[in-house]
Amino acid sequence: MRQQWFDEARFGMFVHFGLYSGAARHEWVQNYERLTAEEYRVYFDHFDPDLFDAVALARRAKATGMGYVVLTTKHHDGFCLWDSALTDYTSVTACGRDLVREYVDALRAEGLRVGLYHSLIDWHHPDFTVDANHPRRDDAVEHERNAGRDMARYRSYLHGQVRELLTRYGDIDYLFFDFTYPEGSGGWAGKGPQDWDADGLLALCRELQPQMLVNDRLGIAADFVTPEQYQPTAPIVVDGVPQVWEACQTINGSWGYHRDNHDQKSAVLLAQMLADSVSMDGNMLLNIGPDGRGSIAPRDEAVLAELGEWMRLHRSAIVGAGHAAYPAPREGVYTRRGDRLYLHLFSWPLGYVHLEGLAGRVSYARLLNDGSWLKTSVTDPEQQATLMTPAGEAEGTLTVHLPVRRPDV
Ligand code: FHN
Repeated sequence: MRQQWFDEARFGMFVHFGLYSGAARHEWVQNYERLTAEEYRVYFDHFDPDLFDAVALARRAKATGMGYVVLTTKHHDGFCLWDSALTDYTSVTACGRDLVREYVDALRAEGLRVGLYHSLIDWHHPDFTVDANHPRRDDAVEHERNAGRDMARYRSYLHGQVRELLTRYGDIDYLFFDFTYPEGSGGWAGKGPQDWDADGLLALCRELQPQMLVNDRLGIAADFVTPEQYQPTAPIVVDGVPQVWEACQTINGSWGYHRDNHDQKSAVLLAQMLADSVSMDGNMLLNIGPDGRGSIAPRDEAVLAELGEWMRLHRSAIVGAGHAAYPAPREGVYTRRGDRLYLHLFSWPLGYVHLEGLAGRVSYARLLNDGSWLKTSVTDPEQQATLMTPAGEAEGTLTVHLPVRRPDV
């Protein structure tokens, strides 16, 4: 299934928030540090997201030019950000707040599409069988790891919670399941589609929210594929069928808030990654990890504000745009919306830029210091050129978007 809103939005916000945010050192902290349930409980007991402001979050996403937001309803630690009837391991029990309710209301007030993330993995549930990714995988007594655990009971819990999310919060536009891993390490079993009853879960989604887009991480085909922390090198085509895809990227290398992470991506790099995705008919889902109090880190706010200014200037080259069948110059990418071609230059041209495909008009051009173009074959001063079909018919116009300025040499 395709949804026009998704194909047009091109740009969304991913939000990883939960108990791990208070640990401030990775959303897998319980796993990486082999924390026992008792050791990890301290983050539940102290969970107080007094600065979690869903309205401000929605407005920040909108100001950054994003068309949708995706919030972790439950991550692998099993902690639920909504008022689930199936467990007391929730934000309502911990701090009296249904954060999913606050989130969906705020998004709709800003006219944004509602996305939910839901972990298939659950290290808190007593029936989720211990596997290669489980915090308890190193327990000394192997047979006790799974003593009494019944994956069928966990499946029932999983389906029940998905039903809660898809029946209590109105229309949901997008669901990001996470994740299936059939191959275990060290001989350990992983979790395949059969462990989730993936077909049954997808059928439940179709029954309850027929318009909702579902990702590929149930381990079966659904509506879109999800390259993670890398950029495809071409439009994704499987068996001759162009795929709807969305690259999920962190703003700084971490999904959950990580106090000591300083691998911050610049707004220029993120704009280039976004243009790169759109040039291949893809979306970009950019993640932020609010801290334990629910506040967006100032360093993330600053990057999002700069990215929002770039989107204010170049929105027309991103929203509703997609792949252009012209070979782009080596310094950048093309995106195309209707009959308008946009050139995104990621680096200053080494010399004349060969704008291939603009037959008969702009074929070579030189970018001057003031951002204007010295064209060898067309004199249109407004940085416009006519797109020509191979047969020589005018096909549209080229607008050059210069997201970078020449470094002062
Ligand atoms: O293990 C998770 C990880 O913590 C994060 O949520 C990412 C986001 O796409 N998904 C899994 C790793 O692929």
